[in-house]
Amino acid sequence: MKNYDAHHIRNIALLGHAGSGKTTIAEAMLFESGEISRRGAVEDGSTVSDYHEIEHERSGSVFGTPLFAEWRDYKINIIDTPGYVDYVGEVISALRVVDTGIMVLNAHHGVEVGTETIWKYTKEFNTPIILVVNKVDHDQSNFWRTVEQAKDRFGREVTVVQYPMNEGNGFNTIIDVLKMTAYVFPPSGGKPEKQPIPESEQERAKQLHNELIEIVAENDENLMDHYLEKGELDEDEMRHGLTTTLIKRQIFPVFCTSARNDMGTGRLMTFIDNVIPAPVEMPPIATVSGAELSADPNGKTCLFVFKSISEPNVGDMSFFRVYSGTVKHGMDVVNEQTGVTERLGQLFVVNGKNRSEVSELQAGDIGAVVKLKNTHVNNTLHDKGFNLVLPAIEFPAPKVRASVVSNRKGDEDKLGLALHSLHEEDPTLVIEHSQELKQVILYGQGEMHLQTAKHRLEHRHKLDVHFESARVPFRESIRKTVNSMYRHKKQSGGAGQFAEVHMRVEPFSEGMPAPEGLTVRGTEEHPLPWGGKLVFINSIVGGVIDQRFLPAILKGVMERMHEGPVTGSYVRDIRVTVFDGKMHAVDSNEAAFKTAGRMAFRDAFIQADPYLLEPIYHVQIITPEEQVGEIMSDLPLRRAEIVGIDADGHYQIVRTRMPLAELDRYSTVLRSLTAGRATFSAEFTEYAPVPGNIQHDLHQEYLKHQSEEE
Ligand SMILES: Nc1nc2c(ncn2[C@@H]2O[C@H](COP(=O)(O)OP(=O)(O)O)[C@@H](O)[C@H]2O)c(=O)[nH]1
Ligand SMILES: [Mg+2]
Repeated sequence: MKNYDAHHIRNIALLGHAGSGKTTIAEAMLFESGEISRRGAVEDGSTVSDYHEIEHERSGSVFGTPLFAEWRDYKINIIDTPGYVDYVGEVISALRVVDTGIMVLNAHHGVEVGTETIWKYTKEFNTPIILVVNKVDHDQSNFWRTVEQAKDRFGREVTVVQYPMNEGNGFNTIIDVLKMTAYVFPPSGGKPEKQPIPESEQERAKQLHNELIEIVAENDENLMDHYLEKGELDEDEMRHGLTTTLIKRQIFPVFCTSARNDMGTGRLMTFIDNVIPAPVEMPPIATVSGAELSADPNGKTCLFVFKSISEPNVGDMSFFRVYSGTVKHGMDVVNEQTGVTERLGQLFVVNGKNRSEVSELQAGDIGAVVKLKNTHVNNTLHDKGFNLVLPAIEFPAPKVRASVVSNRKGDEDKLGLALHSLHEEDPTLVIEHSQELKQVILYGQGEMHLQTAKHRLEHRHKLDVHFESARVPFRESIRKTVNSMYRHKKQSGGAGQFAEVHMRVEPFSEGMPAPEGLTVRGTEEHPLPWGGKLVFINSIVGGVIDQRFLPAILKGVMERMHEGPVTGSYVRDIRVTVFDGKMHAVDSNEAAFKTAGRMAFRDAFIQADPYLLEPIYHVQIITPEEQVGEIMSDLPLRRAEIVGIDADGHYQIVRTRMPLAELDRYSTVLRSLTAGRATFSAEFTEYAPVPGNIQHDLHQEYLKHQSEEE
């Protein structure tokens, strides 16, 4: 393969709602450019992009797939992304490394949920966008309605460059108002015949042509004069203005395709070559320390790892974009985050599972290397002595959880490794080995995301697993102050055990007064790893208990703080004051005091009006206006408290506080309430008391388990 420099590289991501035709467009691009000799179809699992087993089963993309096409003198790097919100991590990592997004719209369905959700991310990344209305051959295709919806949602920057002359069955002609040409395709698609625009379309085409020039001329003063002089402009004359306008997101040019019939992608690729920004034309990337790095092939080498895969017939690979310098086979680079020097092995350019070796990759390019041992997604690699870090991809916080359980005993270690590998490949899958809940918890973006992970565990890692609901990390505390006494006494043969402890157990709050009527001789504050505090006060007078037994009493209390008497959850925000007791010269020892401390604490706790706390999340739901009613009337069923509602264009943002126990099911609930049109995000805020009836049930359940275990 040729070496491409930063002027001849284009980096794009195919974006859009599931089913709009991204993968089919990618396939047509690869076919048109001669990368493949036969065009596969999503339905038969024969496309280059959807090569994973799970994508064949589902007939749709699950992973972002790096591809490339050589078109004329340019190399177009393409990342084909999945459309469901559950896989948004793939979209985000793609947006981080490409220069332009190709937002694919379905001519039949118009602007969809996925379109809008992904649009928000392109705004955050400030990505230049081309809109492609695909499926214009569909018998219910409605190109102009789709364009109207796009204008309505994304603004007047949406500007038609192409439209289908005869959409629906029998579609074969695209009118291009930039080239002012009609492209007429043979029935099998491929290379069109260029014809003059038919008389009947002249007026409309002219008008659209003028609209296009006007929007571009706003960014290019000379252009308007030039146009007025000459009476027309071609793509080359408009190129500079178009590119600048695209970069500023002041134009979202609209193209149309029938990808399944291989119509329109050739012209789209020519526009990509001609007009969309080359890596050198994009603003330089800012490093974490605020320095700027531009795509200079002779600069110091710097690359950023945005993806890693591990597939049996593909291998373990890390994908990267070169941000500066030239990457060569055998080169030593420093991983800024791990501090390790890595030697780069063979370099590849990749089309799905097909890879070809290359000797070097220049600034601006995207490629892969056999997975480096100590390098992960989000790491920056660079020449020695060139210390810099590129900003990490910020992945969204998880929204759903499940506990993963192996069905085969002895597979636990294997499961641990497999889960780790899932996270390496997809950082939006988060794993927690929870000591507290005694579960392995898998977190993800939605139900489908977790199911995909399960499929990967079963098929890729050959494990046999099932999901259980993840437990809720409750906390326990008390409302009242109680004094208690416990005498631990045992006489068995020779030496016995004796300890007596009197303590006061109180709810702790910052700044509370000293225990009433007791002399404080020493105070220890123990911040608890699970939140809150234990304050332990020594108020022993007259040496009734030896000082050396106090740590043993504290230990006993702490044991019970680990396993609260209500549900076995962690206890928080307690003050314990030991104020009296008895010891025995021979029979008293630390073990005896530990037991007495534990029991005295338990007895007091149970009488101190104990209560249960549960984690509360701040949940933000983004929904189309029409569905806000259903969402609002469902929320009380989830014990959710509505905090506020704001409007955002055609959307409403509903802000609520929802208990974690309810949140676990919410992704499914919301999908079925709104046919997938609403999305939500969730963030932990605080612990709040659980309603009495629920606490009662949980307590009964806990007691049942306790007696079963005994
Ligand atoms: N009629 C028609 N169907 C298409 C076209 N492009 C894709 N499809 C079909 O639409 C479905 C979804 O396509 P796919 O490429 O998987 O969409 P993606 O989810 O956006 O990647 C598949 O059944 C395709 O065969 C098109 O231009 N016209
Ligand atoms: Mg796809």
